[in-house]
Formats: sequence, C-alpha cells, structure tokens
Amino acid sequence: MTENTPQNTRAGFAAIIGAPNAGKSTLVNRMVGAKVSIVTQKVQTTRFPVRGVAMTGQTQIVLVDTPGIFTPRRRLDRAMVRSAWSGAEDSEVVVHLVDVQAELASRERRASAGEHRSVQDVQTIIEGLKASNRQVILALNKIDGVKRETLLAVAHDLFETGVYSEVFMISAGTGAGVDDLMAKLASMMPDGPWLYPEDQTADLPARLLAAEITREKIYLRVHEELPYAASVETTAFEERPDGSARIEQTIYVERDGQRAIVLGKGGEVIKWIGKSSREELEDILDRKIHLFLHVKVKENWAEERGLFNDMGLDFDV
Ligand SMILES: Nc1nc2c(ncn2[C@@H]2O[C@H](COP(=O)(O)OP(=O)(O)OP(=O)(O)O)[C@@H](O)[C@H]2O)c(=O)[nH]1
Ligand SMILES: [Mg+2]
Repeated sequence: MTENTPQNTRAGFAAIIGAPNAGKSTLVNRMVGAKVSIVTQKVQTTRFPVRGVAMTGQTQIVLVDTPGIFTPRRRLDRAMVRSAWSGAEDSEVVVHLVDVQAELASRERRASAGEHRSVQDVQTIIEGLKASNRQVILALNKIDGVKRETLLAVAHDLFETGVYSEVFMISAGTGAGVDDLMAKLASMMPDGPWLYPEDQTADLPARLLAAEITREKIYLRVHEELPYAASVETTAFEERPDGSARIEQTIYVERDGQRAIVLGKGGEVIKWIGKSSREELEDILDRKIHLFLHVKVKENWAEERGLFNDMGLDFDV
C-alpha cells in the first residue's frame, strides 16, 4: 500500500445474474457510469463475465456482468451458463435481476392455462440459487411502464421462494431505484483495499473490447436475420506513432447467406457496422481508430477451442 491509500476502504464483488435479456449489462453500465459491457435487444448478447468497477464513497464495488442463464443446448451456451454461475460463486453478493415485463407477459399466457409460474429461466435460476446458499438480492428490472400493484404482486410471489434477503425495484434503463440498490451493495462489501485503481472502470483487454463493440453493432443492425450466428475476432491491434490505432477484425458467420446479410447490398451494412464501431471505439479509447473488417464463413466457429480461450470460457463443459 502506498502512503496516499485512503483509510477505511471497502471492496468486493457483486455478481449480476438473470435470464437472457433481463437488462444485466444495462444495469452494470448504469452503476459504473460508463459503457463496460455491450447491450442489445437480442437475447444472449453477453458471452462471458465482464467486470465493471463502481465507486461510491470509500467503497469499491466490482460488478460482474454475466451471460444470461437459460437451458443450454450448444457448447457455447453451456460454457456461457457455466461462467455465469461461477461469476456468482466468486462474489460477496448476488443480484438476481428479473425482467418484470417478461415475467408479466409469461404470467398472462399461463393464467389462461390455469398456471401461475414464472418464466422458465427464472425458475431454473431460483432452483440454482437455492442450491448455492448465497446471499441473494432480488431486483425487479424494467419497472418503467408497469403498474405498482402489479409489481408488488410479482415481488411478493418471487420473495416467497425464500432465496432472497431483500427486494429492489429498478429501471436500469431510466436509472430509477438504482442508487438504492448501489447503496445496499456498498454496505455489503467487506473492509479491505480497493481491487482496482480508483479511476478504472473496466478491465477488458482492448482487443476483446474492440471485438465486443463490433459484435454489438452487428446485432443492433441485423439481429433478426442473424440469430446467434456471428462472432468477432480482433486479428491485429497496432498502436501507431501518431497516437492512432489500426485494428483489424474478422467477423465469422456460419453460412454464405449470413455473409451476404452482414455485407449488405453494395456493402452498405458492413460500412454502417464499421463506422458505428469505429466511432464508439474512438470515444472509448480516446484516440483515432482505423478499423478494417473482414467477413468469413466458418461453419463451426462456435466449436473452436481458441474462441473459448479468448473469452475465458471453458471449452469442455
Ligand atoms: N424498458 C426497459 N428496457 C430495458 C431496461 N433495462 C434494459 N432494457 C433493455 O433490455 C434489452 C436487453 O438489455 P441487456 O442489458 O443487453 O440485457 P442482458 O441481461 O445483459 O442480456 P444478455 O446479455 O443477452 O443476457 C435492451 O434492449 C435494453 O435496452 C429497463 O429498465 N427498461
Ligand atoms: Mg448482457
């Protein structure tokens, strides 16, 4: 410790888990106050745990954004779900984030069948949490546009499962209720030195961050036509003497038709993806970026060990 290390500091990990699309990455970005994890309207956007660092007073909360938990089928799905649970295991506290709008929609559908059950993934997660014996906070997300009494009913039903110590109602989108949740998490962090420098917000290597930002733009632009089928690899990242960086990336898709979609007529789509990604990277990395994108068909990109290694995922689960 250096001489200017402040006294009475606290620090620890808080994992955000939940079904795909619950708003976990949006929440982590909101609490950190910077973009550390990509967000799209598509399920299964986040593929590996991403850390974001939030400071409140003398307390540092290392938020762990995790991939959505669902019933996995493919190898990549299995590895993602496994990594989400391990993110939870390594944390002081777990926040189970539930998309209350999806929950309500599911309840309406089931009510007509005489059932009163949650979205399947939420139930799976509750079972996992019961087995894990961890301190868990329930956060109902996307409360914007939902009636209060409806919210209370959902909160009540979920709380009855007995796995949660507390319930918060928030909107990661608007920020409503997020400060209260932050304060609670801060109060649960153990005494100890900060784990990251005070001004650091994320720890993703630049190559991986750049690949994630491009993947976000692909999803934002062609999410309907490309269910789950793209991956981005940064193949070169060179710092130039003038302070700029030259980044080369390959976008992998599974079929020729998908390649055509990512390129677009006259290259219009890939141009948009490249421009959006470059602009955001310039913003985040605070320098001029030269970005070069290639699109390749590789039928089984999701079965390559190297891809898993790059993301820190376990290939053999
Ligand atoms: N209305 C509303 N939308 C939200 C809110 N929070 C997140 N969203 C939207 O929900 C969608 C999914 O958000 P993400 O943050 O990517 O969700 P995620 O849980 O990280 O999803 P995966 O990584 O796929 O598991 C995006 O379109 C968000 O803009 C909220 O509080 N209100
Ligand atoms: Mg996410």
